[in-house]
Amino acid sequence: EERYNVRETEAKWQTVWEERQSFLARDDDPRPKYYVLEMFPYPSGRIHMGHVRNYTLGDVVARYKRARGHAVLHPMGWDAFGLPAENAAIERGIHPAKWTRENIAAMRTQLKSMGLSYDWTRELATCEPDYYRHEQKMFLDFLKAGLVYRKESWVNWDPVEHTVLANEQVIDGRGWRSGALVEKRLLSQWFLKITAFAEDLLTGLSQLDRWPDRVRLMQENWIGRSEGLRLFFDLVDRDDRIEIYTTRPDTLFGASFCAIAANHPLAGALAADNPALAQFIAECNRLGTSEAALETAEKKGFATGLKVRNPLVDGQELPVYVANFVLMDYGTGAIFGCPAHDQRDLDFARKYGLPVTPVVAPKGVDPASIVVGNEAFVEDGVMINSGPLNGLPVAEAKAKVIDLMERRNVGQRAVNYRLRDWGVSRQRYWGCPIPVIHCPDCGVVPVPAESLPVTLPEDVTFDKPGNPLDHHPSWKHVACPKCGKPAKRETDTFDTFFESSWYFARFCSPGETDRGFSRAAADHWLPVDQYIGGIEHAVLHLLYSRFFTRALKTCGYLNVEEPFAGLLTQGMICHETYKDADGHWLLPTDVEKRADGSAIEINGGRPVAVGRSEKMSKSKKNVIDPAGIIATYGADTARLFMLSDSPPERDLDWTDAGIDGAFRYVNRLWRMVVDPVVALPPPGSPAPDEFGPKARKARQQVHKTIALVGEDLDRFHFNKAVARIRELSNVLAEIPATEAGAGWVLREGMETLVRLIGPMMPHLGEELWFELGYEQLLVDSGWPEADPSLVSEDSVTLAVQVNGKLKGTVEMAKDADKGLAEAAALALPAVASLLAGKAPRKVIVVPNRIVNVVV
Ligand code: ANZ
Ligand code: ZN
Repeated sequence: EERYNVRETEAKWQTVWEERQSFLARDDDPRPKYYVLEMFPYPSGRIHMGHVRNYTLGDVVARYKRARGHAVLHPMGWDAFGLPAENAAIERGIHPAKWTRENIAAMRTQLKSMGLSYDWTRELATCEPDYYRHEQKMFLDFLKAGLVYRKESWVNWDPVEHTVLANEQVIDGRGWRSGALVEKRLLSQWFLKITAFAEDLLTGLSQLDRWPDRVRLMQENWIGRSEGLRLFFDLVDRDDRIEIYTTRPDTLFGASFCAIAANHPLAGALAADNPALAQFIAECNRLGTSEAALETAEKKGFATGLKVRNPLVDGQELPVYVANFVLMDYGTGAIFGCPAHDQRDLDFARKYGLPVTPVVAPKGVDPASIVVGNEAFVEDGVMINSGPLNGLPVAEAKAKVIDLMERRNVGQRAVNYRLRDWGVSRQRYWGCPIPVIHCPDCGVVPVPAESLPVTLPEDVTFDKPGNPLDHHPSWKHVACPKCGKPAKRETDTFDTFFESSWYFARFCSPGETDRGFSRAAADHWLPVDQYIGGIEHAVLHLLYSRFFTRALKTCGYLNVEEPFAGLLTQGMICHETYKDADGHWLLPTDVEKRADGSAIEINGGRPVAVGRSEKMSKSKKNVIDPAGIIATYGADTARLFMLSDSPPERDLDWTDAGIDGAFRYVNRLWRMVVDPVVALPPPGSPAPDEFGPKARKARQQVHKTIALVGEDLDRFHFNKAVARIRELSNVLAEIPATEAGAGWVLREGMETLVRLIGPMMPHLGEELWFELGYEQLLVDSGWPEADPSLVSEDSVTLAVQVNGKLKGTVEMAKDADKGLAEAAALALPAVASLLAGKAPRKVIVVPNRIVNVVV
């Protein structure tokens, strides 16, 4: 029996698409533009299943939009700077450039084997000077526009390796390689003023209605806008005052201390003649200054002996502490503490024996009955113990205090953001050089635009700890562009998020040599209509890109604010985990599953402990290599599986049964078309006058499926689309050969099927389209149109779910009786087999939409 030759067929069509430049995007294409982009990969060397899912999703969107008549831009590139390349250099002596370029070549071949519809003429790699030179120019333009500054800031310092560590290289407070306790050091670093756009980045979120709510919320929290009061506290017996920031001015009557950050100027001044304080400050700095570090650390304070006057409470004096939980770069770096209504303040007060006075009572609770234990009351309530504020709800008390303080000129209403400016300096080799020169006379001098790019030297060594750019014998020594005297290049490179903050714009005109991209091309293609990638980038990458786009607009590069109009965040790929008898992780390929769910080692047959399904990860070895899957089953099978089981946002369980099922379906479709049960009339034959009842019913199904799959794909409900397509193939398989019009309907149905699967299984689609007698490529043949008269009004398709998972659909008359819908759903083979004769626990029918069976 003839079989579908997957490998040959897939390679054949990949070559055809490439030769015909089927996916070339033209700027002058008059059709409506559609820009679809997947987050570009780091060239680690091999693609993993997360990539396969991500790029399959993007490819379905790109091919679908293309079929629907859009001028599609669908590019691919490489996020090619970063630490792993340097580690390879240190560990294996391969130059980062060589390592990176070889990985790119290997991964490009892998991606091509997936049949992805990229315009490869636009490919870019961020580590090449023709890419990064433009971001050096952008940096200088940002500098001119006041969006860049230099500031001392704390870094992780490995005292053994004499090198700065990235946060990811600090494991439990120790250097990942040396194991030495990491210290904090102050270094001058470059910052991008993302806070200049804090309000705009926040309000802009409300327009991003095609982003997941979850991502918008995460960005909102990251930006962290709060409204409150900046307020001066006068020092007692000292001609000075401390400015604090509070979001709870209503609690001033409950204040029992003030605290300033270890790096607050006043703390520094006091430490000058107080060695114990100086030591305490040093201790705080060792602990680190990240919010996460402070959250978990024990609250500690140092009593300065100073006192301040409470500006609202006449005659009240409060002690001043230096405290490790107060951040210097938030608000004003100083607070007042109200222990009864803030947990940190309460912990602190209990430790140092400070008064705890409740000033907010829960509604309807007798104030006399309130005892503060070890938990602060942070909810809404009514003011007590607060003189003129007593009886007011919290919100009114806040407003009243702010008014009062403003009138007395000791405070001011203030808005505050958690968002910090973006520190972009990295003391690393494999990154984009920061284009400035340090001159002993002129200070920091930007590299003149005509001297760009500042390229990385290739002849570097990794034998010494620290930054190879710094050790290079000649690279950093240059003449000052201003005065000509000997000066030094900046040896820091950019954070690699810099490159990914504008690559989507570069794809619009990747050949541009004197600018990052042409304004006209960016105006034409941006924003990206659909961006697809992992939720792990919900904050940093997406926020930096939104900031960068605004900064580029400020500097006249383009005219959009939001880079990504639509966003889809895909779920993870999970797999069971396996451990051998000694508790070591095993690869799935080393394990044989048995029918009863138990498992043994393929080598030696020892029993294997099967663990629950978790995100595929190298550390737990529960990974499946896409290369092997594609070689065995073909790209279309892998793609189909990625789309079938779960909606794209959800996690996906990789199972052998799932991939086998997808493979069988690919082969089944192929057989249906190459070996039809009835002879098909030639393409374009006129419809017969008469259709038998089953044939007519099948035609209705064909046209309904066209309409519904279109809606599914528009909403990225790929798994539903797959279910409908499978359903349609079942219906077509059941048309009796004897039925009037069977051959014609079968051709119509098969043609439709083939066109609908085109975006998902493009090789098979192309092959079958050719089998059906078409010369023109499927990718150039558009999308089928549903005949409205056949998409009957009086019938509806209900999704049938078992425990929330889609198992199929049933056709019902509109507004059919719930009982009928339930019966039809339970009769579905997929449902019946799951029930195995037992009654379901519960059946919920949402009329005209869903039947959910709970088992
Ligand atoms: C007094 C107070 C009483 C506060 C109370 C809270 C509860 P958000 O909402 O995140 O903006 N704070 C201000 N600056 C700080 C800093 N540099 N380091 C650590 N904490 C700081 O938080 C604002 C609140 O966090 C402020 O309101 C301040 O404590 C504290 F019952 O002031 B509050
Ligand atoms: Zn100079």
